Amino acid sequence: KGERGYLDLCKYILEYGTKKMDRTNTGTYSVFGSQIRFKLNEGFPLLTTKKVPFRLITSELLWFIRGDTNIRYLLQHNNNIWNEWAFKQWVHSDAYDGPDMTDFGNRSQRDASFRKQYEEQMERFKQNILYDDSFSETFGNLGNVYGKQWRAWETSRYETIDQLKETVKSIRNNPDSRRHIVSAWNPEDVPHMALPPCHTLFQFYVADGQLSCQLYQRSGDIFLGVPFNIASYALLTLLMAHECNLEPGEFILTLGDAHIYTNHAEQMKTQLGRDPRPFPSLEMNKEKESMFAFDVTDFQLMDYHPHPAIKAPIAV
Ligand code: UFP
Repeated sequence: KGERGYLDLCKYILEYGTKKMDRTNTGTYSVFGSQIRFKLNEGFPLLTTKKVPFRLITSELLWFIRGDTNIRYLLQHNNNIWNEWAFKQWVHSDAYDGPDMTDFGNRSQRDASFRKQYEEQMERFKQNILYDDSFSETFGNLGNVYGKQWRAWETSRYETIDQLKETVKSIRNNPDSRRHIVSAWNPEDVPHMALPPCHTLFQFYVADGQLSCQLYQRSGDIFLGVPFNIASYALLTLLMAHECNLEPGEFILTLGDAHIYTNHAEQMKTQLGRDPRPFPSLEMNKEKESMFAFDVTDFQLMDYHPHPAIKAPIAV
């Protein structure tokens, strides 16, 4: 019930996780293959043992649903969660003329004077993305990320597939189908992506007038990423249910490599020492019939009383 499933998994990984090196050279405690379930009629699964910024989740999800892959829309909504990935493309390109930004993620944690340089360059980057169209087209675009694969998957016949709309159709017309699937994992694109999709594939399921969703997440940063991912897919499930005239059922998160970065362990223990509170509830503007017409202002989070946020460095 509530976020117990999440907290139990965190405890389990800290206790039994294998110490494992990773791409970012940070180091993790890791477990392979686990599952957390949330009943969506028992409240909206936004963690209460630390504050999770809901507004970032809504603008990111609406960005995916729009089929947008350029971080400009996110910056316009004051959402900075994808900046590092785009920034990385810029500082590794010939167009970049500032101080060396190699390994900026780790270095800015350790070195205060480097951090200042990094923040200056990041600010310059953001201004360019927001106000310079050609810069934004070149460096703001993250390539074939979620929005692209969900809404305009490219085929070998030079056509595109709108997986999201096809799935809406199949849920409406053939609810018992076992093929309500959206895949973000495109093997052809993976080698060219800044970040190959973490949320690899999701499937919907209809029973007793309820719509459930299961996500297979290949890689989960349990402290920073997963609380976002849970809320984001819960929100997607609510929107799909609304679109298909169904009640929301369960959201099920299935994780491949579930890991806690070693430099998040202390923060994780702080969080585990807190008592969970009831989940908030979410009100959506039901006057909008289509999920494709929703705006960030169409969501109202009610009764969210979390413990304070906990800061931790992101591994890039
Ligand atoms: N990560 C998440 N959720 C996300 C996302 C990234 O947990 O939605 F975009 C984390 C997982 C991992 C890192 O720690 O980002 C991606 O690294 P890799 O591609 O090496 O798995």
